[in-house]
Amino acid sequence: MTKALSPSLPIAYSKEVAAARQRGAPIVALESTIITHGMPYPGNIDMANSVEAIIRAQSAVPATIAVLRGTLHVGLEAEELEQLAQTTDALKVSRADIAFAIAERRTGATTVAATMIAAALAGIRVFATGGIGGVHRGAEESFDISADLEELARTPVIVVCAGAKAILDIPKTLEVLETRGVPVVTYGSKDFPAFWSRVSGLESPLMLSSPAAIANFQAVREQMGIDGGMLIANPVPEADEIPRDEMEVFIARALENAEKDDISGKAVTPYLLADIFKLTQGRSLKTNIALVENNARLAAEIAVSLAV
Ligand code: PSU
Ligand code: MN
Repeated sequence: MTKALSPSLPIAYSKEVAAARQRGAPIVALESTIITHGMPYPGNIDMANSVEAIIRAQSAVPATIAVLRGTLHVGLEAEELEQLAQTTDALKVSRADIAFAIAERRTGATTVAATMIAAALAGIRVFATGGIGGVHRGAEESFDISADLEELARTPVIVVCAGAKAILDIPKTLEVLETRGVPVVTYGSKDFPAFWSRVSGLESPLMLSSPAAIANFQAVREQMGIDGGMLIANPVPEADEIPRDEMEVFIARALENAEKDDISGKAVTPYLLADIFKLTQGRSLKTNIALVENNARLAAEIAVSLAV
C-alpha cells in the first residue's frame, strides 16, 4: 500500500519570518543559488542585503531560502546570509537534490525550482528572483531543460523574474511554459524581456500593469482550481539595461567558451553567468543586481495585494 505523502519536515524560520507568519503579514521568498553560484562575493551579499531591505520597505518580509548543514531555512538571519555568501562549496540544489542535501546534512543553495518547493511548504505565495532556468540553446541535442519549468507547472507560487536569459533558447522556453500551462505575464509591457535587456524580440503571452491585477488573476485561477505557478516577467529598468544586440556578442562568446571547456549539466548556467561577467567587465553584474532589486519591489507589492 502506498502511503500519502504529507510533508512533516522541520523548517527553521528566521525570527522575522516566524513573526510575520504569526500575524499573517505578506512574505516574499528569495532564492540562494543566485547568491552562491550566480554572483561573486561581495557583490552577492550586497545584492542579498539590498533586496531584503527593498522588500521590508514595501511592508513585506523577506524569506531567503537555503539548506544550512542539513536544515531547511526559510528566512536567514543576517549572519547566516553573510556566511552563505562566503561559502564556496554549497551544493546547487533543485527538485532532484534538495532532499539529498537535507538527508546528507549538507549546505545547499536553492534554485528557482527548489525555492518554490520550500516556499510552498511554508505557505509563501510570492517569490522574487533574477532569471529563471529554461530550455538551453541546443537542447534538441543536449536535452538541457531546467527543472524550473516543470516546477512552475506544478507548484503554486508566483515567481517574479526579469524574463529568461538570452543564454537560453527563449522561444522554446516560452513554448514549454505554454504546453505545461504556466501563465507568462509581462509587467507593463507587450514585449517579453530577456534579463539584461528589456526586450527579447518576442511578444509576451500575457500582460498586466498593476500588482492588484496580478493578485486578482491569481485569485481567479484559485477559484477555478487551476494549480501550479505563474511567471511574472518584469523588464529591467531602462537606466540599467544592456541592449540586446550588445548582449548577443557576449553571449555568443560565452557559449563558445562553455563548449570549449566541455561544460554540461548544472554547471552550465553558473559558468555562463561568470563568463559573461568577465566579458562585460562587471557591467552584467550591475545590471543583474538592479533587475533583482526591481523584481523584489514588484514581488513585495504583489504579496501585499494578495494579502488584502
Ligand atoms: N539567474 C541568475 N543567476 C542564477 C540563476 C538564474 O541570474 O544563479 C540560477 C537560478 O537559481 C535558477 C538556476 O533556478 O540558475 C537554473 O539553473 P539550471 O539552468 O541548471 O536549472
Ligand atoms: Mn540544466
